[in-house]
Amino acid sequence: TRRSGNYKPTLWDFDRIQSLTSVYTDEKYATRASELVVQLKKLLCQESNWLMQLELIDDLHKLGVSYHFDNEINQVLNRIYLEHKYCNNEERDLYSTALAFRLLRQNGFRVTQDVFDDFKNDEDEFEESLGGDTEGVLQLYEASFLLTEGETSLEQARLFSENLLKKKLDDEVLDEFLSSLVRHSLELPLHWSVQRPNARWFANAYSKKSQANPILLELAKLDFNIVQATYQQELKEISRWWKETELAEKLSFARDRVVENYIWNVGLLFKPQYGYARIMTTKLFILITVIDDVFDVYGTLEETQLFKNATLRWDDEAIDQLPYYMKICYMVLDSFINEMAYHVLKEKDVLVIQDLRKTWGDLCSAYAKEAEWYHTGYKPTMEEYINVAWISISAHTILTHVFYLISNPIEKEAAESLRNYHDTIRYSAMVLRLADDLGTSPHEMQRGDVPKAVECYMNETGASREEAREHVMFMIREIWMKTNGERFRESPFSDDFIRSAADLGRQAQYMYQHGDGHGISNPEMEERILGLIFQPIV
Ligand code: F3P
Ligand code: MN
Ligand code: MN
Ligand code: MN
Ligand code: MN
Repeated sequence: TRRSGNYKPTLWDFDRIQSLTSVYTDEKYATRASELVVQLKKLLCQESNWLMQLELIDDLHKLGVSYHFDNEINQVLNRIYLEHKYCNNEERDLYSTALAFRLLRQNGFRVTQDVFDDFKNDEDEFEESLGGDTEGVLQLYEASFLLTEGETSLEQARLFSENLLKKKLDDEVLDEFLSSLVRHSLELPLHWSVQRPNARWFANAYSKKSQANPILLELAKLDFNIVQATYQQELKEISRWWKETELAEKLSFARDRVVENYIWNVGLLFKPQYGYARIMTTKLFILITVIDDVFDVYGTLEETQLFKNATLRWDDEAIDQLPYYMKICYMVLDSFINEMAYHVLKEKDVLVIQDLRKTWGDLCSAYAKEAEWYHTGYKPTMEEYINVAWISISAHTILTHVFYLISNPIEKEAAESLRNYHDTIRYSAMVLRLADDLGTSPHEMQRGDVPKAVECYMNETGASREEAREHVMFMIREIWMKTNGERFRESPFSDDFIRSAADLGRQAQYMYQHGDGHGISNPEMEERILGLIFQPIV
């Protein structure tokens, strides 16, 4: 007997998506936005107070518009770094030190954790008196997430600031504005947050700030609305493709999640100019979601092994053996990777079809292993599970497509590192896997699936579900430390690709922040989607 995912139909059907329109496609809005960008560039570069510059940079990031200012931001940070302003000034305070520390590290400048030593007492603990400075403690909390392995001072900083901030919320001593900022950070710190999907929340918060800059606020809203209009066009195109495949009817057991899959890619590739890449990777995510359900929900053990063989061989004989619904699915996948490979060949003169097939073969082999475990009732150890699950989460497949879509020219060394599952991909995969397990395993266990990270840890150690979840969260923090460390090592990859890899993990933390925001729509995700795609900011 076959399982059922009991997935609900989509909340956003074809007609609803096709009816999207926006006035912000009009040229006059783009003209106004460029004027505002020019004014803000002047402001940023001519500002004489370095702390004001940092605050502006921080706001540009939060509001999702920093991509207009990449060069200027880099110049300003470079000067602040070289002049050591953040650690040589007279009246150093926690707020400015922590803000400078985070922004510099996020942008690849090496700043030592020792800048925080001044805020510690003789016992090497953070001074209790800092508790009076909530903004400073909040910045310290945000900065602490930039830690690399072995940086115990920053680990200490996180625990210290987290406790203090939680206590302030409990004691209700903060005003409404500050407590909403604190709550937001405690739920998901900035360094773990994707830019564009969070921009609307910050635009709303920024509009309530007492010293808000009206030019910045205008740009934030306008840019959001202009980019949203682009997103709507892309989504319409994807939804037409999805309808033409007829996969939703022919594989009715599978998740029909066009919009949710698109949202992932807004986080992953948020710059407006990545439109084609976003369309292609969204199709990819849709196919991954459907084929994952073939293995996890509908397929029999025998069928799943046949599908695996087909993706290892890519020949007619293997396809012939598939049941009808799998033939359908295989053919859509095959056309998709051929379209993608043809695009790359045409634009970049490199034939990548073997690489695309290989990553799909690896992915389906991992899916098949999990199917075998499920059908035979085998309980893997945590180590056995992770060895398969960091592949079965599809990060390598996703990042392979992303790499060929956004790299130009395609560097041989980088392509080779990608094929060999470079650490940058491994860490991205692990954050995605563990965040997914935290968000989806309750429903997966109910329906029947292999034990996921939480359950493997429980089986192996006898821990309670709560303890196991804590442990998985600890594992996520450990991987972030390694990702942060990678930032300071030589890498074969471009900055944009490295950022996308990290953003894949961040986007998972966003999608699963309130449970399963991908497969099982929750009210939080519904609201996020409305705000991101359907409604302009007024
Ligand atoms: C494969 C899936 C996801 C994992 C995330 C990957 C995306 C969005 C392409 C959505 F579709 O969910 P699921 O929880 O079933 O993955 P799993 O590996 O646990 O079966
Ligand atoms: Mn799966
Ligand atoms: Mn699944
Ligand atoms: Mn899952
Ligand atoms: Mn919440």
